[in-house]
Amino acid sequence: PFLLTLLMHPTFINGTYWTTFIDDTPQLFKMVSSQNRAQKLLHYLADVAVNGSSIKGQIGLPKLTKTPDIPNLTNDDGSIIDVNKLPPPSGWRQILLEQGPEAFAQQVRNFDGTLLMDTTWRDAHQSLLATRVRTYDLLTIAPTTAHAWSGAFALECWGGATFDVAMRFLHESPWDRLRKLRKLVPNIPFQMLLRGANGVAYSSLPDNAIDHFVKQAKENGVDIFRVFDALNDLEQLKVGVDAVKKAGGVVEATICYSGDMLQPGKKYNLDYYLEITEKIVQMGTHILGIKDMAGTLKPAAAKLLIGTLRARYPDLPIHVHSHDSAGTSVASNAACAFAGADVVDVAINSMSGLTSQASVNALLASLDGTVKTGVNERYVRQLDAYWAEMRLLYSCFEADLKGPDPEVYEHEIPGGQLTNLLFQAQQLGLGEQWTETKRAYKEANCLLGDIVKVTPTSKVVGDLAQFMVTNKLTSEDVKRLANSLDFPDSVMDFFEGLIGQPYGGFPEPLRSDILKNKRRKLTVRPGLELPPFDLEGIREDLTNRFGDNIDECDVASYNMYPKVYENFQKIKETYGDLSALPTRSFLSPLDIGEEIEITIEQGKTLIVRLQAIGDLDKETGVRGVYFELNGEMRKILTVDRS
Ligand code: BTN
Ligand code: 3PY
Ligand code: ZN
Repeated sequence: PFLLTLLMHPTFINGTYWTTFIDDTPQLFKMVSSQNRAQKLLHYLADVAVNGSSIKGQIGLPKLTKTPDIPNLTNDDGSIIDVNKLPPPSGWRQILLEQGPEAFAQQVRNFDGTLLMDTTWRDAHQSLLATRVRTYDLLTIAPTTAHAWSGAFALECWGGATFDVAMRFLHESPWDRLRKLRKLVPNIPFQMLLRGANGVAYSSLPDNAIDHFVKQAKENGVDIFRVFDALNDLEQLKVGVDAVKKAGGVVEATICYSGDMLQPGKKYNLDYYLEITEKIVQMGTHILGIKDMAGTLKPAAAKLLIGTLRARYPDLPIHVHSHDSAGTSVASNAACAFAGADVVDVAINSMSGLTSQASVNALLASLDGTVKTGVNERYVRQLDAYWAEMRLLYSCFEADLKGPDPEVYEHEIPGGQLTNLLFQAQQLGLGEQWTETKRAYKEANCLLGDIVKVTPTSKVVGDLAQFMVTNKLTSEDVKRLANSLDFPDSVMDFFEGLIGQPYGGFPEPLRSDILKNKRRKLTVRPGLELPPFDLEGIREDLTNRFGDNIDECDVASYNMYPKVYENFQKIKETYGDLSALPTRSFLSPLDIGEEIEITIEQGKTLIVRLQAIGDLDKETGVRGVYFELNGEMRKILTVDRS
């Protein structure tokens, strides 16, 4: 009642409280403010109205200026399916929940055909849109997706870079995303990407932090865990695999496929893959993953690799992931399907191709009914209308690649990193810079001993490449000056052994020259040297700092990214739950007179209209921004940073 009285107070309603009220009664304001989510969101909208959005990596404004439509799915007779009333058809998740991981894996293996995983909610936007797709837009389409993809093996929707980016750049909780999607999609398994002993971070954490993280992921909605190690270091991989086993998830222990194994003289050839597969099988996995992160798995290699594994391990489900960077992913996926792969990865059409996954409808058309997939061709085509609009809504994060790049066979840059490096080269304004970067990337990889390149080792190669370009260093220069150059941290970490042990060992004498007196040489996996985290203590500390709502997921977020998490909490304190904002208003100023709806919880909707932006007060540098909030005027004082 006190709060209500306060909120109904005329000074509050007409907005003039901003001038004296806050200063006179800071405690009251703090209390009111912490409970006034609407007010906080208005602050964000006011800031964007005055200063524009400050989302990292955003260039310009979304091309889509209308509210995205939710497409209809239709039955064979053309009638519309009411996805909000009709529960989604039961899917592979029911089999998993009823029968458990082993039986699930067995049934996947026994499926007469090749199942599909849709990567649209994770890798596709990580590879094309800098991982910037927000929870808001996933939730909007989730009920339709649960129907459209009901026959899918899984939706990849979590992990990889999405965890970091959600908190760091989108200012939203990855856990919240997972829980909310889970509610709307009860029928399709959710898959995540786990970087082995690194969890979803860029370097090793203590084993107990990985166990703890995976337990929360499982409890909050992840079913299948694709676990990989960027160097195919099996010691490192095992940390993740064991964590998933303990948590009761489906284990998809994964081999990272590197380069084109059919090229003569390649370090990573068929024998190499057969050797590590055998070790992974010994380790125990429900499914074998093969992860072609750069898109260099050509159809002929796919046929040989999958065909050989299929014959050797007749009971082992095989799941292949590739990228379309060189334009061959549809053909490679088809080759995998014909060679006996149990699952392959695709993305919805408008989010496919280039550095993303193969288009689902292109694959279905290529298979032309000769291989069963369990996916309804019409539904996914209808669903795509939404993603065509999303591509415009997120246009300000496009890397703007134009077509396939066969050069990927030379530089082997993973899909997600390619767009990032291209963007950075473009920022430097030179087309030449990009050519230089790609060439240097290849050279850096050679210097590092031809390593498997995917997060986080791809960052090591990329950092070294940029270092060489910036400082105009040749490979010979790097070798000659190794002990005097000031290498990027990631390069030092790699040579120390903090990212694991590369196949064939570290290049010498380069390693010794670079590390000289600066770092030690680890010979065991880094996690063995890290003391366990005091999880109880961390939880207590976070509760003291951020309040009673702290849960185990917060602890897990903090463990992965302490600084990012702290900053996320601060932004939440200032602006409230930004994930509630429609994306266009998150990324671009409202027009004067524009009205938006914001649902802050079920049944609680705010109607916000931007009325006017006041003149600049030259002394304070502040402007009043005037809103109508559910019919009442609100004035928000906002610093103009221009
Ligand atoms: C990051 O911090 O995530 C990297 C910088 C931002 C990447 C930008 S966003 C726009 C462009 N499109 C991409 O795919 N990458 C860059
Ligand atoms: C990640 O680790 O984020 C990846 O997508 C690796 O391919
Ligand atoms: Zn990928």
